[in-house]
Amino acid sequence: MFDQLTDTLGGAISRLTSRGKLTAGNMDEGLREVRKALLEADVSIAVVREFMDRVKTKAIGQLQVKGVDPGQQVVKVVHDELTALMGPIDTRIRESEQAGEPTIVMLIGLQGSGKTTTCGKLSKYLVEKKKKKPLLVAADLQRPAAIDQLKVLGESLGIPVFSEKPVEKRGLTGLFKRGSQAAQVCAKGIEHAKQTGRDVVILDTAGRLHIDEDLMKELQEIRKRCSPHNVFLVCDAMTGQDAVNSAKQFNDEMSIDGVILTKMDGDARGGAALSVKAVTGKTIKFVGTGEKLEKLEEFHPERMAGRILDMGDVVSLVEKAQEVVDQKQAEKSATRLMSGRFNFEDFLQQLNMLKKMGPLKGLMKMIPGMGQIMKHAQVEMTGDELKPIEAIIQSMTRDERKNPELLSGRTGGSRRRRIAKGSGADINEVNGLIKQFKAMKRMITEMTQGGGLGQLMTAQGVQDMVPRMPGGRALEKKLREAGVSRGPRGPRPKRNKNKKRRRR
Ligand SMILES: Nc1nc2c(ncn2[C@@H]2O[C@H](COP(=O)(O)OP(=O)(O)OP(=O)(O)O)[C@@H](O)[C@H]2O)c(=O)[nH]1
Ligand SMILES: [Mg+2]
Repeated sequence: MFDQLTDTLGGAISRLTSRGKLTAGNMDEGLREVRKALLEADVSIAVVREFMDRVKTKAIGQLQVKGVDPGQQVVKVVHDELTALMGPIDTRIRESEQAGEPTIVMLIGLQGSGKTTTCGKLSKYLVEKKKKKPLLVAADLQRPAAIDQLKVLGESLGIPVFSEKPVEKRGLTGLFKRGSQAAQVCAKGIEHAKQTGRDVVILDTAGRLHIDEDLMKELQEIRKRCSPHNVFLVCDAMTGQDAVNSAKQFNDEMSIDGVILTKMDGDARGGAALSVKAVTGKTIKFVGTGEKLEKLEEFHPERMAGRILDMGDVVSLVEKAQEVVDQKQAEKSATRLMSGRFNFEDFLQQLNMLKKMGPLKGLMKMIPGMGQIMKHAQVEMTGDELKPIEAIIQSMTRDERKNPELLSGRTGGSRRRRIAKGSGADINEVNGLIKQFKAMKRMITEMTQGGGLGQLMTAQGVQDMVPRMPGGRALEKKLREAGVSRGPRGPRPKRNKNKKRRRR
């Protein structure tokens, strides 16, 4: 998603910020590159023009403000304007206000845009996130297989599907009949929902290759008959500006309530996501990011802007972490952490949490600045690299895990040898891990005592942390070779010690 745009925009902006002194002149040049990046991403010219006007006015305003880094300010201006361009955030689904009347959601869109799949995804979302009881209605009578497709989806989700056999196409009136039959099926479906206590009805309508009169007539008839509370346009993001143009037409004819952009996973350019709100005036409600039924996300303009600029998606990261972290356990180890009593059991638990969060690469990409770093360094982290570490920790006795100091010094030697044997690791690996564990513990203590835990979440914070992570030395070397990392800031703990010695 947005890979190409992130690259070009990221390049333009980092050149802009690395220029040292920012003047009106060289800013102009930099902003021209930003403009080019947006056009290459297939954002419509009119949208780009307006966007750049706003960015320029604001950025020039920032030049006057003393005491702030102008380059950073430009990044912030671009970020905020991207957010405004795609926003505001609006994931609301308008609900029926009449008791006993179900909420009706009508999905419309071109053929193959992902309407049926999105019906399934949306119903799953409503069940799981909103505790609703949806009913799916097969209102696509164009394609013979459409009804079965929805039925299969419903079955896999355990959500009921209402359908009727399409009438035979007879002569010229066939098309018209089918159109009104679609409206009739929807009306019957809604009645069925009332009788069976379903509180949301999702209508899966037919699509056409192009917008045509028949399609619009059919959709308008359904709308008139069923008065849906929400008409959402399902749009294929991969078709870029075409998607946006058809969205405009659909909106002119049907006055939609919001857009669901599908196939964002395949859209490296991102033009549709950037233009559709500006062109139609309607907000993006959800995005589809894969074929699987759980691949539907609420659309958060600010997070999306963050992803585009590769400033990381800290909010998503935190949310994701919250989902997998056992809250009580986490609190317990956090308290221990603060008091400096962090041991190998906590460490193991953290590793397990990391693993649950999925492949490290995906996770790291969400940390600010890390996306670029990972790409440059071509580091593939799959979670397998944690296995040897885990094996070593698991070969420790409970006592050793709880009291890491048992493993230190000369007395710990035989213990370390036993652990190496048990885990199949080299003694040096065991020693290395214990050393890293201590360094990490020291760093965490420094950070928490300095009140700077938030620093972990900054790009520099991450860079500082890299060499102290398990396996981090090798990673850091790669990063330096790639010219991405300037290495950790400030003196390392080791050097600190030397200084003290020298003074004495
Ligand atoms: N990669 C990806 N594929 C998607 C997404 N949403 C839908 N698809 C795929 O797009 C294709 C068409 O999806 P459908 O849901 O059948 O589209 P439709 O709009 O109902 O199509 P018609 O009923 O023919 O108008 C299917 O192969 C889906 O698996 C998405 O978010 N990402
Ligand atoms: Mg369909």
